[in-house]
Amino acid sequence: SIAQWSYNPNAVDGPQNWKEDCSTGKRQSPIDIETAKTVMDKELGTFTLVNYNKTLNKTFRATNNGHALEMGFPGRAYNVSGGGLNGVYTTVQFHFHWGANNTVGSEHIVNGKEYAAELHFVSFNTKYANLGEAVDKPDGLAVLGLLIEVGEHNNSAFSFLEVANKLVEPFSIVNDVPAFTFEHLLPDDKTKFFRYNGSLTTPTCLESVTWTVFNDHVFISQYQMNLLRRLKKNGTLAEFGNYRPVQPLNNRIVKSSFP
Ligand code: 1SD
Ligand code: ZN
Repeated sequence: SIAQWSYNPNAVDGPQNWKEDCSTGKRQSPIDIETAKTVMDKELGTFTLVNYNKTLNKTFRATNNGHALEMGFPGRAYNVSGGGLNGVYTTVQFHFHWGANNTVGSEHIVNGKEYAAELHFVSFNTKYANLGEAVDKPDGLAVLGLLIEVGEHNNSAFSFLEVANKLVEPFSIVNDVPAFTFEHLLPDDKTKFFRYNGSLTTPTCLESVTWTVFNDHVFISQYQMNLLRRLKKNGTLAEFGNYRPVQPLNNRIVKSSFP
């Protein structure tokens, strides 16, 4: 059974009381990326993102899964490799984390600075049969994380966020979102990123994620940000946001792909 959990810092089911690996783990996520302590690794090459530059003839499934807005992709159309990853990972979904206002909402923070939102592209290692097999393996998942800021210019790449109007109620689903091109959601410069070994940021916080956090940020409009904030579970998800506080680095090293 899946235990109840929330982002309410004062609740018995809040982040301080999440169980399992969330409380016992030693490679938890997210973290504060202290750039002065990162170690450059020349072996972190460029990513190969298969079909991220195409608008395929398919539809995506959008859900309010009770803790985020998630876009799911059927089949195995999108692959991620390179970038220092060992093997080929296939993308199953992306989702957003956000806050109650623009000063909070990202999960990863950089030199103590929080951003308004964060987007996670979740892919599993194709050496495993499926997401379920991969999710508890140390090299099971690769997540590409993008830090999002709210800017004046409307980023039309994110216009699919209109679907949030149909996802206000928890566990609602829209099955027929026309496919769009992922590349326009990513920063222009995909060669500059941070890399570390961590975990899922939601219970049960399994320690299976090779994390990438891009150095360059992405902008959405205030209107698009507000669409996310309307999603509800018990009250709106914006009340406490849906971002986990940063976790101890312990003895980990955060690598960077650039000087
Ligand atoms: O929060 C998501 C969770 O919804 C699920 O997608 C999981 C993968 O099974 O990933 C976490 S996260 O670590 O990407 N935030
Ligand atoms: Zn996430």
